[in-house]
Amino acid sequence: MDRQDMPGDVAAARARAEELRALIRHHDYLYYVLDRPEIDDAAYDALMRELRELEERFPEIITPDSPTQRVSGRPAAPFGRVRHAEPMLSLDNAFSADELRAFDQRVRRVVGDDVAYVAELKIDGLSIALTYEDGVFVRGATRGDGEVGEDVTANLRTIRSLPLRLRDAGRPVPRRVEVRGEVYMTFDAFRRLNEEQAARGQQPFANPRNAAAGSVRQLDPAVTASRSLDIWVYGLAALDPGPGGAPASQWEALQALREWGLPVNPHARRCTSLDEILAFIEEWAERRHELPYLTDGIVIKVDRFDHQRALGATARSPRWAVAYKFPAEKARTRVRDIIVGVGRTGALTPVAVLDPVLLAGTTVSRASLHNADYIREKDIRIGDLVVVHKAGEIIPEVVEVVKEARTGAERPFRMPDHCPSCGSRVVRVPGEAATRCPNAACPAQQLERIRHFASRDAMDIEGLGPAIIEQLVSRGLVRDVADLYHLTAEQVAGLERMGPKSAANLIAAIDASRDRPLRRLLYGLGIRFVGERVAAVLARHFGTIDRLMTAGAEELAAVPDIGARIAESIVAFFQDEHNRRLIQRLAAAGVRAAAGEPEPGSAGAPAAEGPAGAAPAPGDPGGGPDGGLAVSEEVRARVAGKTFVFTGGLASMTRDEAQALVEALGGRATSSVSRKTDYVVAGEGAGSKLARARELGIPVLDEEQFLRLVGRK
Ligand code: 3B9
Repeated sequence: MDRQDMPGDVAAARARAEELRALIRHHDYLYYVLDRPEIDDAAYDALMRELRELEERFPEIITPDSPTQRVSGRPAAPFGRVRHAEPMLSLDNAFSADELRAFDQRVRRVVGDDVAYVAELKIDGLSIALTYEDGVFVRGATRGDGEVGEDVTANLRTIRSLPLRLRDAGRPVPRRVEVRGEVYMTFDAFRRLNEEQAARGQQPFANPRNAAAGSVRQLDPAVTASRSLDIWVYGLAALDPGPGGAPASQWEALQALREWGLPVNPHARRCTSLDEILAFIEEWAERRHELPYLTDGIVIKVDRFDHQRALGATARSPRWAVAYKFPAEKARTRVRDIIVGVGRTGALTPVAVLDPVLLAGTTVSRASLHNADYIREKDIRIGDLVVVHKAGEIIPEVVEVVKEARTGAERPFRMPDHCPSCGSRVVRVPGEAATRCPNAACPAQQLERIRHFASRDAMDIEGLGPAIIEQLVSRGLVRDVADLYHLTAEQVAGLERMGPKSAANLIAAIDASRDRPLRRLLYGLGIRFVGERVAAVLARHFGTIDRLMTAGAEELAAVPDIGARIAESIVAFFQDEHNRRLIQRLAAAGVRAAAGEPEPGSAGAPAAEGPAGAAPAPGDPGGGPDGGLAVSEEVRARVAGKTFVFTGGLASMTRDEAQALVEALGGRATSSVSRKTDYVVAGEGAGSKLARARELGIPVLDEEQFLRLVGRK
């Protein structure tokens, strides 16, 4: 792109962009929240287009909260149809080394023995096609029937790792290119989403693939945006290369895609023999468990494109590629009993108690049966022999009943009419899968609420596990989370399996939680629809719980990423007299979260894990823009906008100081390594983050290099 723009243009563009963003937000609010649009789609699209064009011309003015970063336009319901430039083929499967050998022989018969392959991980997600024109992402589509898919452009735009514009550095970007890839969800994101689903009384997703597919096919892109999706691209389907020329092989194509800034999985390998392929498969059959996302096999592709063309394709699948599927891990065991648990929202969850069985690396003795409908559909009875697997390789689940093994002694299960914990009559809201205990004072709900409050991602009270909470609740020492802060060491020491030492530790851990940042407190309160991400947004926006409590639904819904449903839930929570009193009692007990939380990086950036409650107080280094230090423009340019992760200890400053230094220079410091991380700074005793950086190919700096980068050496 030739840029002749003058510096003054940037300022004008930034100002206009801010204006447009405010307008768009206003009209989003009228449309989504009030359901009372004041402009028609064309006028709205024009605003969006102007903003997008401005941001395209001046990428430096893009802000993370710009509506262009999240959604493009209003929900398109139902999705439009898109014809793929080349059919999206599926892959033939191979389940054994013999089947791979047969594939290799077929290939060699056609192209000769001078053949090379590329072996790639097969990500278990949703296949998609992305089209870029002159470097700009213009269309994203699902696979559909292979010929015609659904237009999910708006939803795919919300995926942060998907570049909206290809990098034009080095290899020239093509005039037009259709890229294939897989949208997926990490285990972490999947777990968080299911927790939020549960909190909303909605069905959890069975596995990350379903979660990814469901999220991409959301009619409201804002919902997709909340779902932490990711993408790996693995192929080029159609290309109008322009002056840059076209890659001649899959291996070259992967390099090109990477150079264009597309996320290409780092674990592909070029292999020149079947033995090498088999070794790769063997390696990843083990190592795949180290990955934060789900893989279900290895894809083997003939490397050279002329070879691919010579081999051709059947109606369904290319003859130049094959998927080796990892064997699905399943086991048989017996359902000893079906018990019913009560969650913190009162949802009754039937759980199968199983004869312990080894499955995909762990011993499984329980499997959630989700709800009454699930049990009825699968006809699961107490005493049944069942097949279990791990949904998404994590959640043990009953796949099917081995009906042939029935003796007649099996007993059908009936959902209880009364709460197994408090005896209240349960309710089932029509249209909802869950059966609920309506009693907010139900001990099981109390226990679960306290457990959630104390959990690692919430207030992180170490040592406050279910066994302890249960005793505290059943002895009447604690009824809600505020009571925790009035416990004495003597009371705690009187519990089973508690000595004076562990009692003192627990009291200290509870005390330490008084300083947790607001977002953790908000998440810990268990407000419906308020998961970790929403809690962080609220904390950042409102700063104190008092401000949040006085916000009305309209004000809440005007906050980016907060929809009407979340807003209403928050208002309802704080209107409840019990909850208001709970907040007052927490404050009176010295839970200081409202004092604010560390605000790493620029506005709009996701909250990074700071040391609990500590303000990112710089020792001296540049509290103000330059902090009295002459920081050269060169240094600032190197650091601004870059994301750093620190691991291990530095000799010359504390981690807080290092983070503050980076932030003073316009960079960001976050706690976990992802593809968005620009540098990992590894000090003494660096651990898993360093390994992760290496895995992702992120530059690792030692202390010396870091100090040089920030102009301190
Ligand atoms: C026509 C990985 C997956 C995968 C292909 C995959 C699923 C499908 C495929 C995609 N993981 N790779 N690859 N890692 N889950 C191989 C089926 N490719 C195509 O659909 C395709 C279709 C093409 C090219 C690619 O047209 C051609 C153009 C030039 C030469 C030959 C064919």
